[in-house]
Amino acid sequence: MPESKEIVAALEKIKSEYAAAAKAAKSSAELGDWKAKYLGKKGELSSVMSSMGALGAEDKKVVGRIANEIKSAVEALYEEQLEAVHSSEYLARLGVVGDVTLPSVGVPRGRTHPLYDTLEEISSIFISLGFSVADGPEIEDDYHNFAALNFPDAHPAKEMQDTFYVSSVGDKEMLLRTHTSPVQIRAMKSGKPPFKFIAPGRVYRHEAIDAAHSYVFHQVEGFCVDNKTNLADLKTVLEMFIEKYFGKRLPIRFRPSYFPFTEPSVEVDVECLVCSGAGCKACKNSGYIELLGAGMIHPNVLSNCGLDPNIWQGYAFGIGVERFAMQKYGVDDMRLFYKNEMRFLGQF
Ligand code: FA5
Repeated sequence: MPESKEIVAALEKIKSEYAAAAKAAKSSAELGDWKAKYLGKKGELSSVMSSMGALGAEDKKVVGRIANEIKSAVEALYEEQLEAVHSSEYLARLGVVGDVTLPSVGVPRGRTHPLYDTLEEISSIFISLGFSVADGPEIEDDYHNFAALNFPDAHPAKEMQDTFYVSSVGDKEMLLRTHTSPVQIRAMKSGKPPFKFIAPGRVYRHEAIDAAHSYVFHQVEGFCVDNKTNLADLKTVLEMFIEKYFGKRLPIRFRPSYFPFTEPSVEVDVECLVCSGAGCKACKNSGYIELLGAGMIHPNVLSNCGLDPNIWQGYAFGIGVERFAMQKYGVDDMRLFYKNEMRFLGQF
């Protein structure tokens, strides 16, 4: 018959070994063997405990307490190890390797596109200068995009090689608007002067693409009509806008130009910020980049919309949004904005 000393020694041996043996069990099968060894009916604890029957009442109490403590600890460790083994087996089934408790490397956060930001920035400057914001359809008819804007019927911009035509609706020839200027016509036809608004949006042209030209791009139309506006107001508004947008005064060129819907007409260039005037791809080595077209609204456009040009006058402008973004961010090729290349877009 084993004495209480021997039983306690056997329990101490179990106590000193079970934890390391559990840690060594790396699979459910190995942990099952470990459980059988320590907690099974024929396991070490059961056989030690069954040998306690012959002990005296006092010894049984003391040894029984030690045995129960060890048994509880072994059972608790079993539950803990079972969870760890199950989760590592689950991750292995999913093909996950490594320490899943490490902090993640981080998922890149989404953000607005730099062209959208530029549109917003341009709009907010004009809003601060007292302009409201108007909108117009991207699928237009010939009347709003061309005829009402004083384009003669045979104007080259109306050719198929310059304009994307879509299916006609009734007798109306429909097209993708080639500029934001048709919003001028829609505003004058549906409202009463004075007007002072911008119209930001997307426009389409059937043309060859290069570093400074795209077939889909963005413009911000500006339109101001009242009974006293003159060319000096237009120049002042544009100079203030350009200074606010770039955060400094830049060398600006107002070049005489021609648009059927303005008279006089100008094109506005700034010294190229990508190359500081030295010449580069963005400015086609000219040192200047054309950012917008503008002018005083042609009397024919006013009268086409029912306004008396002897009473009403005004100015209009059309800003190339991509060109402004290129200048601000030093981007020498417009096509980069459309590639959705994360390394490029992540810089802004
Ligand atoms: C027009 O579109 C006129 N509607 C602008 C206007 C409005 C003049 C009101 C007078 C009064 P233009 O074709 O020049 O003009 O285009 C205006 C600006 O859009 C250009 O200065 C340029 O910055 C930009 N732009 C023109 N073509 C492209 C293109 N293919 N890709 C990217 N930007 C372009």
